[in-house]
Amino acid sequence: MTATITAFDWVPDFARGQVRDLRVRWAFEEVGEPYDVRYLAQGEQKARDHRALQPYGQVPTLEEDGLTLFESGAIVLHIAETRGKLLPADAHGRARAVEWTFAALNSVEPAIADHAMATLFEAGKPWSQARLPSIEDRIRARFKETARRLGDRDWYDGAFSAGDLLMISVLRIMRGDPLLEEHPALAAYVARGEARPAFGRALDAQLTGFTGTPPPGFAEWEAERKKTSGECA
Ligand SMILES: N[C@@H](CCC(=O)N[C@@H](CS)C(=O)NCC(=O)O)C(=O)O
Repeated sequence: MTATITAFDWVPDFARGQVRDLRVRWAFEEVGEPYDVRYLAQGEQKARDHRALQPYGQVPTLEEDGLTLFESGAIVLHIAETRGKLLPADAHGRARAVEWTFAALNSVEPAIADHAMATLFEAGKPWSQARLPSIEDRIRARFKETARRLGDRDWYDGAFSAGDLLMISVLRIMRGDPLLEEHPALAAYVARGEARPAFGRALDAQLTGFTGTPPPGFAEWEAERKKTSGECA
């Protein structure tokens, strides 16, 4: 039975190519399996029926063979484990690949999520500018440590794994930002991940899925955001 994931039918331009269903689409493409997508309009993620699948009212979710899962990391690991791909066969290698999935989602992503909050979602709030320097310091430190451990390897631990898929997904949120670009090895690692045909197919699929329309009030929110973040309206 083909698995079904959830994704949005519309997000603002800055989020296109970054919505977390991309990680799940990428995993399916890497293991060479098709999947179905149930698209949600903005707002539908908070409806009771979706919250039954995802308690926080977010995407993505996965449904297959009577199993419902949320959290992109858990879904990617489930796909890897059940398909016998994206994870090494030996127990130690698997444990280390899983370790990198946690490093990506638990050690690196939080500061990046704070950065997105301060520069995009809450760019207009009075506290965001004040918070930014300490958020950037935390990202700087994490990127330095992450780059140091990668060294001159292509992937973190041998072959490309679920750990790399998630670490690259997290790092590429900062794509083009000097904080990432000042680590050429990390920027090259992201580029290597993005050059994988499976990633390209996943990204195309996400982008072509945005066929919906913005929710009421979006134009006003966007104008305010651009004004306070200094972007041209
Ligand atoms: N930790 C969750 C985060 C999911 C998440 O942040 N989803 C965002 C899209 S990238 C979302 O659905 N946001 C809409 C909302 O929170 O209302 C995961 O990795 O699956």
